Amino acid sequence: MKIFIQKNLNEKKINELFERPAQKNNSTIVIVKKIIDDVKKNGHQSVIKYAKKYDGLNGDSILISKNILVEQAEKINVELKNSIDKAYENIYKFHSLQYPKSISVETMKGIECQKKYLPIENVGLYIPGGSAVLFSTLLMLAIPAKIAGCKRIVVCSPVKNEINSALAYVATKIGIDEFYSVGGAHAIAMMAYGTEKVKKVDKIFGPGNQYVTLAKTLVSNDYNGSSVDMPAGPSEVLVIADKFANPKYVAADLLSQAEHGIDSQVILLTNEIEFARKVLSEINLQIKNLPRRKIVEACLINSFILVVNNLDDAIQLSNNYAPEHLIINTKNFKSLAKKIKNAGSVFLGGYSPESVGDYASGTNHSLPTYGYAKAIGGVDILSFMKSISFQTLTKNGLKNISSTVVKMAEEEKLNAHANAVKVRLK
Ligand code: HSO
Ligand code: ZN
Repeated sequence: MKIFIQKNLNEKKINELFERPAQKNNSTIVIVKKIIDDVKKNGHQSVIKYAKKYDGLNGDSILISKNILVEQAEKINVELKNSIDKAYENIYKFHSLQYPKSISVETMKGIECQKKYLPIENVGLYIPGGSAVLFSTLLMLAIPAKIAGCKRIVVCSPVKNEINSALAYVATKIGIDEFYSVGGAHAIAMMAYGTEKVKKVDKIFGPGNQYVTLAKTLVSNDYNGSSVDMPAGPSEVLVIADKFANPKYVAADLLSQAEHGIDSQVILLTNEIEFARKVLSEINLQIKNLPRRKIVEACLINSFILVVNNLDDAIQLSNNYAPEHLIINTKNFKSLAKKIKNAGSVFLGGYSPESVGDYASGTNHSLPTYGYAKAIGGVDILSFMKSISFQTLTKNGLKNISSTVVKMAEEEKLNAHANAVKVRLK
């Protein structure tokens, strides 16, 4: 991880520094399109074919029965069970307060307008398998889905051999009825289009590798496909710290995010070169004890430390970058926090590591990456709901608004619109 100095770089160089590692390549698109088309055309048998090829499925069934889930869940050790229960409670508490209020207002005499929020009926949650089974992601997605009132929650995860007991515990605790042992682009296609065996869903959530992410983009661009939560890129953290922070803590925070993947990006902005050097030597110390050291080292190649002119510049650079996670570990974090414009989730002060938000404090860890935090927020209750507006007019209400509507409709030369009002008042 290199140290750069802001005052030695021009704007172009700084922009280059903050560029995210490029995504997507053409061969991925060809493979993913082929899988999606196959599942669309051949349904269940093609899902099974790909599950055998890519997920190591034995046999012909991808449904993990309730009995198996319960049986596996029972194998969880008590400390882990208690930890999950605590996290569940906090996530539940934080998310249940987000339940939106329906509104109703009489905009004019005799005109009542309402907005009502309803759950999305069928949702699909994707939980990646791979080098680590992120059962915490199931908590982060299924809890808000339940609170929102989604009727049917489908989970897909590429389970190798037997399902991880923590994942099974979360699934049974939340009450997941449809758990499929299938991953990759074929899982996304199955949920988006449905097959003879699995009904399609209305919206798909969850992180995944480049195949899964691309499949989500493709199905969400198809009218017959499904909506998706958000475009997902590799995970990121940006830390702003000054000399009052403990370099050990800052190094640990950077490393914690770096272990997610070789394409993750971690950034430190500080106003002190001495502090930057201390963090770097701490990173070199702490990295030695990490089991995922290889991944961390690769991630650090995409990562950097920038010594900024001052902390206000740091905030401005951060707002421009719009990090998925932002940690502000400075003496004056409260006043800096007021200046944040773009970020997915923010951790303030010296005792707020990102890890607590990743697992258990209550906030959601499904967050916008790749700069999307400029326009969207992380997963919340509203992600699992949609709104419908209603209106009721009395005859007098219609009279009160008739000339307004008729005038506007005639100006747009949409006379049939005007007539729909006039015909009622004749
Ligand atoms: N930091 C990840 C979430 C996660 N961390 C899951 C650990 N487990 C993306 O926000
Ligand atoms: Zn994490």
